Amino acid sequence: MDSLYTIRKKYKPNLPKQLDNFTTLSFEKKTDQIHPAENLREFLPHLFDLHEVSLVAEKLSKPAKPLNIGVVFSGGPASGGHNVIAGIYDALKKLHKDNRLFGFLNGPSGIVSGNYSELSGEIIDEYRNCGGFDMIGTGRTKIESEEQLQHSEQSVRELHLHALIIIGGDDSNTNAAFLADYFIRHNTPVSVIGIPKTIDGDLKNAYIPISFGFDTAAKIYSNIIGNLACDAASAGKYYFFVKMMGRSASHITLECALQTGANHVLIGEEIAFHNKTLKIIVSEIADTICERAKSGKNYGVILIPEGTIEFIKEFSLLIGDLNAILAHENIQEISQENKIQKIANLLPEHSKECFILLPDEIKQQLLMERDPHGNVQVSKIESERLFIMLVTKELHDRKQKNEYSLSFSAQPYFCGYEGRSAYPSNFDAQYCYTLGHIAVLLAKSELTGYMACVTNPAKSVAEWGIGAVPLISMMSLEKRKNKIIPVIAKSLVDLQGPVFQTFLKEREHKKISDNCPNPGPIQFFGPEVLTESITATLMLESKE
Ligand code: FBP
Repeated sequence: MDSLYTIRKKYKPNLPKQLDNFTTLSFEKKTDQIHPAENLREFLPHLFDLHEVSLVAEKLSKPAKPLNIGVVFSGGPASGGHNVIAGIYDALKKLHKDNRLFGFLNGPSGIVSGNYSELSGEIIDEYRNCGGFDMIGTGRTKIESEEQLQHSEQSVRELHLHALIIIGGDDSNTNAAFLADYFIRHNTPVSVIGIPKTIDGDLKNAYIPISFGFDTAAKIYSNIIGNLACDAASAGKYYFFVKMMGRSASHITLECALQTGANHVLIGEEIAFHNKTLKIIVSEIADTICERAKSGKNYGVILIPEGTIEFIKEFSLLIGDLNAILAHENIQEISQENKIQKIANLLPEHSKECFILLPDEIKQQLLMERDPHGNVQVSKIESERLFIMLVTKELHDRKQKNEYSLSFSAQPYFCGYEGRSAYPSNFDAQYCYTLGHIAVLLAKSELTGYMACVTNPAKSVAEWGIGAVPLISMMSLEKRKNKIIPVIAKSLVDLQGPVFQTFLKEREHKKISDNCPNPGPIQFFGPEVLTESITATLMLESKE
């Protein structure tokens, strides 16, 4: 019997018109050199003088030589990853039947240990247009030590790779830049090419309009929020406090706020801009609840980006202080209870006060190990429960003062992992398939230290533009794990930008009204206006 799985595997993603006559295309260096920040030179000397590139049709087609390409997933899954690999595979086979594709297993650690598997057409066909990264697995290993770099070089040499394609977010593509620089320094002729992946939407800049996975995740979460809003209005008794995945940046939350009728939405970047304290934020949520109560509504939906706490002044100071302590103290061996006490004693007075007042679970969650790139693991901090606790107390206090009379019942929810491995939307399926093709053209053109990119993705697929950008041109110096290092900067929500400004126009109305229709599930078949829809974020930012 046909299922969505069997039918979806047969879907044929469209490609941009620019990729017609694929076999004759290549990238050519432009005369203009890029001008990265001077302070990056000492870290990445061999990528410093890269050129801009453009797509050209070869005048005289050279006889194609067989290529060996390695591919790896890095970081959290994002819908569409399998289509990047399918795009690479199909593009390779268009160029030469003897081209080969190898997948490094379980993330960058597979490159270091030489753990790989050759990807055949049969394997790829099982995963076309399907979610997840399970074809080869993923991981968060950061390749940084000399030993790891040496082993990586050994792996790519053993496989006689011409290119290594790294499918990852900002941190993984920072990794890609270091590998590219290392390979040039050691005369290893392997191109390292990046692909912009992450549901977080924070790998976005003048060259990269959107990372893959954002579109699908935002649609999955908006469907859930729409369902929760409908349930809340139907039963009339719950406030859903929904923590939204997306790391520090609030892009996903903002997009879901536009797609749905969520009643109160926190945006981390706005909280930081206005220097809001936890007390103010809690009081504003309680204001919305009291305001809705006046219209007889004792229910609603509140969105909390998982990175919110990093933007609240007292928390950002606390996290900074904790990071500094954790970088020096070896606390993993100490028992949970003693750990909390020991850390509290080491904190400066302002942070100590904030830390002590937190529930023990949140204290423990704040002390969890940082990820290999030095990020606090915000998805593990139950901020939705923290806000429920604080808002319950605030409403109780208001009740005592006769400012609120209803009972308050809240339910926590986390829009998280389910958004990263769903069947990709048509947008992500086609975007990824195109990125795979671009990566192969970069490999064929022997360019290293570049990221594949698509311009005009808000237009129809046929009109998308093909490009590539030097990784170093997106980098700047930042303090991570107490060290200054070059990284691809995370893009945060621009409070002056069209997406946040549109949200502001709707905000007050949505606080009280419940008139926003449920966006429903992702559509794969049916009217184009549904199947080819893009996010409000991409649409609004493309109009700028
Ligand atoms: P990357 O795409 O940057 O790897 O992160 C995606 C993400 O889903 C974040 O939104 C989230 O905070 C984090 O991964 C969760 O990490 P983990 O999978 O290690 O729990």
